[in-house]
This record gives sequence, C-alpha cells and structure tokens, in this order.
Amino acid sequence: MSLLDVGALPGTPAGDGWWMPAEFEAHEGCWMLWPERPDNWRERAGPAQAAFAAVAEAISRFEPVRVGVSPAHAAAARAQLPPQVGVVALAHDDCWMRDVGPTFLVSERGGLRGVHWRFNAWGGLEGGLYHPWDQDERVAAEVLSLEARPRYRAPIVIEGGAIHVDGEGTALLAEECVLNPNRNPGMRRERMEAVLREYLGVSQFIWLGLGVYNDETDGHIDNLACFLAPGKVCLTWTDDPADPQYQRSREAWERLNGARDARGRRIEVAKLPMPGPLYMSEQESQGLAPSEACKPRRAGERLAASYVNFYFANGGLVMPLLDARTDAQAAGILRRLCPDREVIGVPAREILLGGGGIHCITQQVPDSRAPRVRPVAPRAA
Ligand code: KQY
Repeated sequence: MSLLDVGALPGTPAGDGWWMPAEFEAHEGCWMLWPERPDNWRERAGPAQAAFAAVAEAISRFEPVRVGVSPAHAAAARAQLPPQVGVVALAHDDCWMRDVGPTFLVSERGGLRGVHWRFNAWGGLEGGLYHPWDQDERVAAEVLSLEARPRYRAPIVIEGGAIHVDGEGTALLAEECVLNPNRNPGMRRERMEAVLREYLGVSQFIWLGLGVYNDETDGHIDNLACFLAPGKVCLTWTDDPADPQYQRSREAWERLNGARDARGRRIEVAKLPMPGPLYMSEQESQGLAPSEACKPRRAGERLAASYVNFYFANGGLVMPLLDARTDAQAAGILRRLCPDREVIGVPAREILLGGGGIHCITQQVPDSRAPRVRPVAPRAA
C-alpha cells in the first residue's frame, strides 16, 4: 500500500490543531450516496432507492442534503428525490457514505478539513463484501474536493461507521472491527490508538468488545452504541439471555460502566431495546441479481438490526423503523433521551437488507462557523 498521495496535506490533524466534532453538534449539511447495484439491492435497487429518498427527505427538513449518484443513474435519481435535495455526479461502488466518505474536522479558528481513510470493502479480498472497490476508495477525496476543503490521507484502513467521538477528546470503538486483522494486519492496539489520536484529535479511548451479532462489518460501533451527549451513551439492548446479542450488549454495558471519558467523567448508559430478531425472507433474497462480485444474501439469515443506527440532524433525529412490534417503544425512548430534538422515523428494512442502517448511509458536514473549544490534551507536546 503506497502512502504517497498527491494533493493530500502534509502533517496530521492533531498536529495542526484540527479534530473530529461529535455528530450531535451543529451541521452545515449531510452527504449521501444513491443505491444502484442489483446484486446488493433487490429488484434492481428500486425499493432501496425509495427508502434512501425517504431518508434524504426526512434529513432535508433539518439541514441541506446532497446525494452522490453515478452518471448513468442521475436522471432517475433526480426524479425520485425531492427538489430540495441536491444531486451530484459521483461514481461509487456501493452507497455507504458513512464508510467511504470523509470524516470532517474542525478547528478553533473555524473552517473545515477532512480525513480520507483507506478503504477495503470491510475486509479486502478475504472476507470483504464486494470487489472491486476502487471507486469507493475515491469518494472521500471527491467529496472534499466538491466541498473545497483540504484533505488529510490517513495511513490505516478503517470506516466512518467504526468511529464515534464525543467531540471533547473521547473515541468510542469496537475491538472486533477496529483491531480486526482484515483491515490492518499486524497492527496492535497501541499503534492504532496513536494513529487515531493524530487523525481524530482524541486523547481517550473507550473500547467495547464485540459489535452487533451477525453484523457484516465485523462490528461497527455505529450499530452497537453512540454518544448522545458528552458523558452519555446509548447502547443496543436485549433482555433475552437466549439471544446471541445478549452477552455482547451485557459486556459492552459493563465496559461502559467502568469507563471514564477524556474529561474524567463516568459514562451514563441508556439501553435501547433492539427490534426483532429479524431475518431475510425468501422473497427478499430472490430479488437479488446473482453475482460473483458481492457477498451472497440468503433467506433465513439474521439481520443486524439496531435502532442505534440513527442520524442526528440539526434539531432532529432520524431513526430507522424496523419492526412494528417495537418501533413506537424505541421512538419513545429516543424522544425521552433527546427532548430537544424532533424524532422522525423512516422505514429502513430495505436499507437493513443491504447490510446497514440510516447512520451508515449518511455523513454529516459540521458547521464550519460554530465557535469551538479544542478538546483536552489531544496529543503529547
Ligand atoms: O456504517 C455502516 N455500519 C455500514 C454498513 C455497510 C454494510 C455494507 N454492506
């Protein structure tokens, strides 16, 4: 893997005084991509496109949304998306903007920069989800160029869905994913932390163990837990000891209860009961185009469903609707946890069938003009 990248900034974000803000802070807008490939999205991606359009519409009530679309799909996407949502030509292999987009950075002096992570389709040729992924690899650079923002090129493979921060110096990560040898073979925790300190501007790490059961990303944190505010985390939960998620969530709960954030605070943990269990149906699996290039999706497979996979918009929270038996309860809990936000539910089963949720298909652009205070001790002097 060559580290030379013409056009990338020298140095590192922390060294230059930049850091990743929390998603619950103010945004300038949101980026998404358009689902197109018929081997990952059933019925030639029609139902998924309707679901993505509904997510874009919901977010656009709170902040501007732009959707990257392959040139061949531009006219159809324009016709399906509401007029206030921007459509931008942007080639991609699949549509997970959280993972292939840039991680935006802020500074005390205002402005925006971005990190362009290395991407290997969640595991490379051994265990990754599709190939090739060269167009996805370029999406972050393309978005930063369209935003006219400078770019740092990171030396590690990681995805945006594997990272949550509180914006005050703390990162929340899952070992199953971030330390998985299918991303950065041979890289140990200490080296990973050193790189993330430099590229996220954090100083404290809260490591959870395993992610959501059967999550094809190898346990992205954005499906398991997220910060609701500094010192406050929401965790996907089940009370059923027979469910394979039970031990995973319990262990995460114990680790969170023993953790301190970068400011020395204990973490308050809110449990968010998960939907289901949910499974792919025969009809859903049959609607996929056969392909050698993409992970097969079979009827009866457990879906990695989680209500934690929501998106914070300015003044809003856009959550996935996944199970009529539990949607209202989850919405009620999120309303209680985030009383200053309007909580909007969007049907998200079609997104889940492709392997992710609403958080996975979005990428916030932080407000470049909001006053900011640099997080505590981002790096040793
Ligand atoms: O960020 C996420 N959790 C993305 C899920 C990607 C799934 C790929 N099929």
